[in-house]
Amino acid sequence: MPYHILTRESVLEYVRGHPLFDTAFNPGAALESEEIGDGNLNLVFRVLERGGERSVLVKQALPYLRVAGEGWPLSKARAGFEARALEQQHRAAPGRVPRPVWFDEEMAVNAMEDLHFHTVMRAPMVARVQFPELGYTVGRFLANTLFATSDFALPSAEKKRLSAQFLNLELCELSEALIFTEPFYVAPSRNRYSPALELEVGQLHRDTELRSRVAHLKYRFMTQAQALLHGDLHTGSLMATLPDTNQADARAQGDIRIIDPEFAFFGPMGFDVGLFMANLLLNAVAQGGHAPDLLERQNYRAYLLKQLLECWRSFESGFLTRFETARSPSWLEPEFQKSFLNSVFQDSVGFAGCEMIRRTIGFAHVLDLESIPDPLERVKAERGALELGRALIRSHQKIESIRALERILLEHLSLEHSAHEVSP
Ligand code: ADP
Ligand code: SR1
Ligand code: MG
Repeated sequence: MPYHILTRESVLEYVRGHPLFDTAFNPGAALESEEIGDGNLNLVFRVLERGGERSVLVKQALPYLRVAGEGWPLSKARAGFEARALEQQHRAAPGRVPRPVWFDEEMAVNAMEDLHFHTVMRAPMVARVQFPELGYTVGRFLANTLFATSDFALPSAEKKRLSAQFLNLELCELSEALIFTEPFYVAPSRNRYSPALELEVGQLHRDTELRSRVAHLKYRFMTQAQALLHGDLHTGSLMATLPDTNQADARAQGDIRIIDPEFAFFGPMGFDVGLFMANLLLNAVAQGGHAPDLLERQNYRAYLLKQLLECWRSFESGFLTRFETARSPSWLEPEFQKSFLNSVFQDSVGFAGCEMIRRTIGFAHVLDLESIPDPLERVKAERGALELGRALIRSHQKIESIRALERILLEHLSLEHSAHEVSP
């Protein structure tokens, strides 16, 4: 079927006419649809059986950026990168991503498992809902997917062939510009920020030491083809069943899924870890403007810090376990393993700093900060995000342990040494 932009009505005809219709729905089922897209890039429809249980999620790439319109063209090829990444992640971490149903290249459509019972995590996290398994689950997902697509797991030629399928040129260029360049230079840029931050932004733009550290991180982002990354692992790319739902159903037990891998490419592993860490920290600083009660605020910050530490710990231990299965004796060298994981850790800290800064003064912001009702509190939280982001970038090349990171975070979040600390 030649490409055309789907609507709530035409998506029904499209799904009914697809050769895999019968695998997804009961024969002859009457269908209905809703448009549920809330991301920056694509159209997303839920197609479900009227009165029945079965449904499918239909995600279509537009030839432009959804939030900006036709004035910001973007290739539909991103649907193919999402399809191939979803397939790899589904294989390496089954049950952690929506099950792929079909990919239609001509229509730039990914049909996948509809996570009907799940909610995107960012908004509940702004409201301080706790997901006790969050850090552990994301850490394990990353250990599984990153190891499985690295030179440690794949024969050399296979890894190179696989990485050639992920020349995600357009979206990589977008990340390079939006994360590593524009927020740190005066012009040209698509930056947006409150006029009250003019002073801090000016300081940042004059900080040549910081800019050279960011240049180092950007270069690593562009050149370190270590593994197939998710590429956009923020809390809007995580869905979960709310832990307090009353459904007596396995689906209601805080199940966490990772969605939306269209930015996938072969890059430095620390980029995925760092983006996740940064989005926890953006929430933590934003809580200053959301939780008026000090105890409640600090409790949630301690919870977020615990998730961040657990993410790193479960990534590291999962990765070390997988190292035992590595293909070459070179990768079994304990000193190599240690220094490799240390470099991933340092990258994660630096990338986290860049993400915090770009989500505060760059083009794409986060609900956590944007939804702070009091403008003065919002600017205060934004300053906190910039300060912490700078501290992470400045320290990343010398930081040696998760303990040292914890100390920086305890200080910036005004947290006491807490019971949530993860033992060494
Ligand atoms: P974009 O690429 O535009 O950011 P996303 O993949 O983030 O699109 O999807 C946009 C929204 O659609 C998500 O925030 C979520 O609400 C919903 N969504 C995406 N994938 C699924 C899914 N598999 N099941 C249920 N809802 C989904
Ligand atoms: C122009 S796209 C802006 C952002 O949305 C995506 O989710 C990525 O984070 C990208 O940087
Ligand atoms: Mg998205």
